[in-house]
Amino acid sequence: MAVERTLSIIKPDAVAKNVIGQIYSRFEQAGLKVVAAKMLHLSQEKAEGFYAEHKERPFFKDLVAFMTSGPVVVSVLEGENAVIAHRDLMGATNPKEAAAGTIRADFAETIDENAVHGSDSAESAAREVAYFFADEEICPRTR
Ligand code: RTP
Ligand code: MG
Repeated sequence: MAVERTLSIIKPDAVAKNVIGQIYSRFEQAGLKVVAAKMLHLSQEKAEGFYAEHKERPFFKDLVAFMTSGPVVVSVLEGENAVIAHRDLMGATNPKEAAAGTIRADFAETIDENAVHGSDSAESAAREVAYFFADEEICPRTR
């Protein structure tokens, strides 16, 4: 099994609900380690760039408006099979279809405001981590 990194975003709805700690707690309980973290309010440009793959999708404008509506917490998580482990914790994109006990089932209301983002592959993770963090902002655990 490989130690991987993945990008997590706690989205504006979850920050507004004051559940940053509860979401971090789930990462920790699953053995994922936070190796980089920052809170920021995304600019229009930064949000559009992040979701560039969805530019032609009908929900793109609303997605960018939502992601810039308040602060987010962006983190790099490290652990065994981190990409899939994190996606499993998140649950399905639509909270109404998310398995019981997942972050989206417990903290999200709608597909548009679904509490968290997680990279969907190792390739996406590498790109997304680099989109938010310089190498020196990532702090691998040495103990
Ligand atoms: P994310 O990228 O945020 O982790 O979510 P995801 O992989 O589960 O979903 P993705 O297909 O990448 O879509 C990105 C975000 O766009 C919004 N969305 N809305 N109205 C819709 O049909 C729709 N589909 C997607 C969601 O907020 C989704 O997280
Ligand atoms: Mg996605």
